[in-house]
Amino acid sequence: MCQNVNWQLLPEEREFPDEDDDPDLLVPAIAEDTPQVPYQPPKRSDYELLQRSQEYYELMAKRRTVRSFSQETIPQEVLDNIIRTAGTAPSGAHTEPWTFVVVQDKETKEAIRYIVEEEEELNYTMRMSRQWVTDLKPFATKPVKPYLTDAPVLLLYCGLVALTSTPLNCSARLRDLLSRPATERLELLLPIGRPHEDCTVPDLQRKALDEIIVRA
Ligand code: IYR
Repeated sequence: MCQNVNWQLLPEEREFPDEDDDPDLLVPAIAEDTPQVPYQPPKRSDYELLQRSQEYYELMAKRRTVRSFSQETIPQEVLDNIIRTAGTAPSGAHTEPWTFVVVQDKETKEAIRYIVEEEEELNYTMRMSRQWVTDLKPFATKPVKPYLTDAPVLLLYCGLVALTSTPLNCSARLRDLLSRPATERLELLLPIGRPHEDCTVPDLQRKALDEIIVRA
């Protein structure tokens, strides 16, 4: 996901000149006279809420990050629905400040992998703290990332399996490669596809509710 961040920052944090100079040229992201319409989502009983929330939790609890992808393609409509769903996320003043860059061709995936692996080599050897490198040991991750060329889709921002990969220090180089404007910043690089049939994941346990909740 690339995010257009400039105008939401404090003036001193902005990378680009302030566009607020001429207030007459400023228009809100959505029309000022946008009408109100009734919002009537289905009314659900407590019982139904409980059932649905339990089912949703069970589905989410099965979700795993994988680093071994099948090269099998996924239907284009599935990808479109994933991105449509991501596009329903709320955004400040409904500015929808995102662009989902979809990469499916072999050469571009290879070019992305090249940049990411080069930067990750530096990250692992020089930029990452020793504590972080130690935390990563059970996952056996390394700078080499075959999933960046194996996965049928790279979405630079899910349903199927995905890997939320956050390669440090790659934003500017990937932005140039993908011809994205300097006002965008790479937030997430998501390889998307089916898990490889021999894929394994660490046998992780999640924290219990009373370990992640504080009642204030
Ligand atoms: N970006 C590095 C390090 C990394 C590994 C894991 I496991 C994370 O959950 C987050 C970052 C890499 O992908 O190898």
